[in-house]
Amino acid sequence: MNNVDTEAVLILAPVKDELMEKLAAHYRVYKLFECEDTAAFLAKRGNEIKGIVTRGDIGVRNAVLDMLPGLEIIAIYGVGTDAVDLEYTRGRGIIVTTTPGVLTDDVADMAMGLLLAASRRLCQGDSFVRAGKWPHGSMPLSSKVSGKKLGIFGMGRIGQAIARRAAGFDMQITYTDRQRFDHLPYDFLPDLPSLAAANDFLIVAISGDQSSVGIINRSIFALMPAHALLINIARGTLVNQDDLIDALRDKQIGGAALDVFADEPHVPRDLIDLDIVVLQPHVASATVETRIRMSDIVYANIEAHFSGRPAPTAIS
Ligand code: 8YV
Repeated sequence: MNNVDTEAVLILAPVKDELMEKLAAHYRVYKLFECEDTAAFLAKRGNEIKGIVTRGDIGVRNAVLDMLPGLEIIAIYGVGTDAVDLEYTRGRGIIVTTTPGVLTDDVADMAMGLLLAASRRLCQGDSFVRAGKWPHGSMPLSSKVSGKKLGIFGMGRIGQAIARRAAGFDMQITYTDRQRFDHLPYDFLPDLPSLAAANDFLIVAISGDQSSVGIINRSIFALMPAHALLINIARGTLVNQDDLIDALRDKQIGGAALDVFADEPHVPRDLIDLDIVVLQPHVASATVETRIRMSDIVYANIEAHFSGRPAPTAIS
């Protein structure tokens, strides 16, 4: 059903089916990702659109926003706002909402899962058994996790949730961020280079923005111990992917575990070919439970706004 008398909401990229169905039951929903000619669609329907639903990883380009003069609200299915130009949206008075809090645990779980998988070589062990190699020999030894030094780059909600989990592994935790958090029981280091140099594992947990593109690059890899592992559950753009491939190939660092990439969903062959890398298709928040909660928040924001109430999780 598509309600003709209601506000028009444009969905930019697939989100949970139930969310799209619920939106379609109450609003006039268009799915840009199903349009063959998006420019033609925007030229024809752009004037009608009052709301956008998009994903954190996709955001929305200003060129699209320019085609939507009546847009009032952008509801992001996720927490990342790096793919939305907030200065632009503020300038036009467009409300932007996210789904804070509900995906923190999943993303922190994934960070620990990646850390364990990379260090204890879980994917290699799985392939070893499946390939029938076990009766003919043993796996090479892996590297211990418990008690090791973990550096967390970005001590927001997700960074703190990772630290709580890592504390359960008796890890020695240090972090850096724009500021020191005095209430946290972890050691603050003044900057990323000191954090990179001091740790066995470096987890990237900052939110991405234009100023941090490529912040983890060859100069950082040069400081990391040769056995150290990089884990990224934040944004692919934070890491200079070519420098990472060089650092892995040259054994400047010990390995990497990545849920996010520079140009998703494309992962360079050079990374795929490296045995010391664990790869995931940006699924840190992709559990049934969390995606239901994210869907509920997106819907609540759209519903509140179009009913004349403040969007509950508006960030601007
Ligand atoms: C999601 C994310 O994968 O929250 C974010 O910013 O990148 C992820 O949690 C994405 O938004 C939904 O597909």
